[in-house]
Formats: sequence, C-alpha cells, structure tokens
Amino acid sequence: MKLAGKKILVVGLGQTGVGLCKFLSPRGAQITVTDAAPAAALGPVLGEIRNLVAGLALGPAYPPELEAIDLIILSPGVPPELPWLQQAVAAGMPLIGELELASRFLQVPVVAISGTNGKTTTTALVGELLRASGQRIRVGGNIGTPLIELLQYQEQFDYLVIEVSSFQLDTAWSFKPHAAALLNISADHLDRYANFAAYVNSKASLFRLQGPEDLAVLNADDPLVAPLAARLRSRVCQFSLQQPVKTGAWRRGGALCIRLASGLEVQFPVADIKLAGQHNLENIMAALLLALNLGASPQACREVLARFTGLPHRLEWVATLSGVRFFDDSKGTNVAAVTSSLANFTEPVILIAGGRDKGGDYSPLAPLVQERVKAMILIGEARDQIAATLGHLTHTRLAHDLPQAVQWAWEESQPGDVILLSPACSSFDMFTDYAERGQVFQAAVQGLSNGRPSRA
Ligand code: UMA
Repeated sequence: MKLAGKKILVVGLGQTGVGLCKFLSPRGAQITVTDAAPAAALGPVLGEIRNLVAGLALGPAYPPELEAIDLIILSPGVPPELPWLQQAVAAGMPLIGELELASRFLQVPVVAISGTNGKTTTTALVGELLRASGQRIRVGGNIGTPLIELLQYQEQFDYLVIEVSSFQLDTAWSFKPHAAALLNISADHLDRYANFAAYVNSKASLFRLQGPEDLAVLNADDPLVAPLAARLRSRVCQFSLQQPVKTGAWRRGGALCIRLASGLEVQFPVADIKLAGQHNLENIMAALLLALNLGASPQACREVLARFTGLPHRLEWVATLSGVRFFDDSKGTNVAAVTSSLANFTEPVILIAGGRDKGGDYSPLAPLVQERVKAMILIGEARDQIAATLGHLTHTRLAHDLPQAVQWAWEESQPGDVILLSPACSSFDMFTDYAERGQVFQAAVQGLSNGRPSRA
C-alpha cells in the first residue's frame, strides 16, 4: 500500500490517532487530523503530532471538508455509521480503521484475543506465558498501545500479542491473526450496534480470514461462541469449565487439563494459580491454549501462573480499612462483568455503579443484587436508569460524583463488608477512561485511610 503523497484524514486524536500520525508521517503521507474535541481539551497530544501533520480540524471545525482527501482512517471510538462518514463512503471515498492499516503492513504473526469480558487479562497473561518461554513478543492493541504503533519494532519480535475490540474488527477486512481466542459474548456496546446480532457478528469476524494453518480458541461453554467451531476453517481448540473437550482445556476436580493436537497432555493444579476469580479460570485456559500451541513451555507457564495476579482496575484489591475491603473493578463496564465480579464475594457488598449507559439491560443483575448487595451507590448519567431497574432490591442512594460515592459507601459499611466499584457502564460521562475512574476511586479510598474517615 502506497502512502507517500496520499492525503489522509485521521479521525480521532486519542492514542490511536497519535499512533497513526507517527506511522503515516515518515512514510510521506499528508495528514489532516480531525477530532470533535477542541484543541484545549486535547492537551499535550497536540504537541506530539503538531510537526507530523499538514492540517488540524478540531472542535468547531469537525467534521472537516472532505475535498482532496484520498483515504479516511478511523480511531476505534469513532463509529463508521456517523452520517458524514457514510456520505463519504457513498461518494466512493475509501475508509478503513487503524487495525486495517496495521494489517496491511504486518510482517510477523499476530496472536489476537477478543471477547466481551476478560480479554485484557488474557492478553496480558498470554504475553507473560510466551515471554517466560523465551519468545520475543510485544503486547498491545485495545489493552493500550495501538497495533500500528507496534509495527515500528515488528522485526524484533516472534509474535505481536494484541487485544482486539469489536470496534477495531468492524473496519479491518484484511486482519488475519495466526492464533486467536474468543472468550465469551454477552450484551455490550448496544449504543453503537444496531442490535445484539450485529455485535455477535462483529466478534465472530475475528476468524474471518483464518485458514487451516491458523488456530482458533473457543469457549465451549458459551452458547454464542461454541457453535463457531463447526463454521471455521481454522484449527480449533476449545475450553470448558463444565466438560472435557477433545482438543483443548477443561477443568477436572482441582486441575486444569490440557490436551493438544500435537499430543501434549499437561495439567495445572488450580491451587497453584495466583489469579483469583472463577471467571479467570476460563481466561487462563484460553491463554494456556494459545501459548502452548505456540510453543510455550509447560514449566514456564506453571511459574507464570504461580505469580500472575492480574491487572489494575480488574477486581483489584485496593485496601482494607477497619475490616472493610475495597475493590476497584472500574473495567467492569457491562452487566456480565459486574455479574462475574459480584459472584466472587460471599460477604455483604456495597456496590458503586453507574456511568455512561451503553444501551444494555441492567435487570440480569437483579438476583445477585438481591442476594449480595447490601447497598448500592449510583453515579453518572445512568444512575436514574439503574435505580429504576434495581433500586427497589436494596438500599440505594444517588451520589454526585465518585468521591462522594466512596464516602457514602464507607459510611454505610461495617467490618466484614466489601466496597466494590464495578460500574456496568462506560466512564466517558465523567472521566477520560476506565483507568482514570479507577485512579479516582483509589485516591478517594486513600483519602479515607489518610485519617479523615467519618462514619455515620
Ligand atoms: N472522537 C471524535 N468523534 C467521535 C468519537 C470520538 O472525534 O465520534 C474523538 C474523541 O474526541 C477523542 C478520540 O476520538 O479525542 C478518541 O478516540 P478513541 O475513542 O478511538 O480512543 P483511543 O485513545 O484511540 O483509544 C482506542 C480504544 N478506545 C476505544 O475503542 C473507545 C482504547 O480502548 C485502546 O486502548 C486504544 O485505542 C489503543 O488501541 C479502550 C476502550 O474503552 C480501553 N475500548 C473499548 C472496550 O474495551 O470496551 C472497546
């Protein structure tokens, strides 16, 4: 693909937009960057790209004039269905996403992980398992560093291990991962998709271009993922917590059992696994299948599993104050994630939830809220909606912001309780992203421990 001299419009100036500019500029492209946010809101990133681009169309100048543009490249957070982009496509203008551009320049095999929940933890774990086995790898994608940014180093690596979101898949028609796992599918991002079926199809497109030389790892227990096994051309491995599988991973008693087509059979005692949470056993099985199929050593995997504790903002223990345990699950941005998180506690939970609604239905949380949640403190745009669906099931209060929610949760708590931030919503109404929301939560908890706790 020739980029020199091409007039390219980069849409969105977050991490992806910056990565795109850094990739396109040295290849001679004439870049215009557009973003709905005004310059003042974009802050330091503007400094990073100012010398790389020919034009900026920010804030009031968004969306820009499209005359003389040869190619539009989208950040994943920008829906291709926006009317001005649809008009451009209808007029014959090529439009691709960052993952598509990266796919056209990839020279090393990619290991891709997708799914509604667990994909970030699994991606990080696959990275650890392969690295501990002596493979040269880099981890990126939706987990943090866009794939386009990893390409500059690609010849130094055996594999690039990336987390892939449905948003990225939707505009990536050439993406062909050498090994890919689909962990699960449940309702999410319904503010962006026409319906749930469209979201499911987006996830399944992960395997679209795979052939018999490629590996697909599928969750045999997930009714939306399991049927893909019969449709794919890839080599399939499955994992299950419920029953043995022919080729793949399953739980038997106190061990995770693995059997690969290569003949490798190996077991990993659950008691030796540091990463907590039932749902994480599925993520671990998927990660082991990817890594062992790519040549990881079982002994190195054992060592990693004995020390890997997970990632920030995913059911992360923050502090224990006067017998009350605080957990930051800011990455719990949909109902299924909150369900998994709540299922880990037998103690009374004070749940802090809310944020920007993603078009989902909160009612599947009702049984767990009734059973385990002694109080719910709701924040953000979705607080009234969640209160209307679940508020009658437990003591519920609406807070102005997250620090107030933490303070109120603390006032409601007693020794032995758990205070859990697990929002079931995205963070974009009040924060830059889920990480910032988690940091604000942790700082508020820190504030309690710094000696001004007031209990009712
Ligand atoms: N913007 C517009 N017009 C729009 C929408 C957004 O101009 O219609 C602008 C915003 O003003 C903003 C910029 O686009 O300045 C942000 O672009 P982006 O949302 O694509 O954000 P990036 O910083 O590029 O981050 C993206 C992923 N974000 C999303 O998919 C929403 C990050 O995943 C990812 O880590 C990063 O690329 C690197 O690959 C985050 C995420 O929330 C973690 N992902 C979703 C999820 O996991 O559920 C999919």
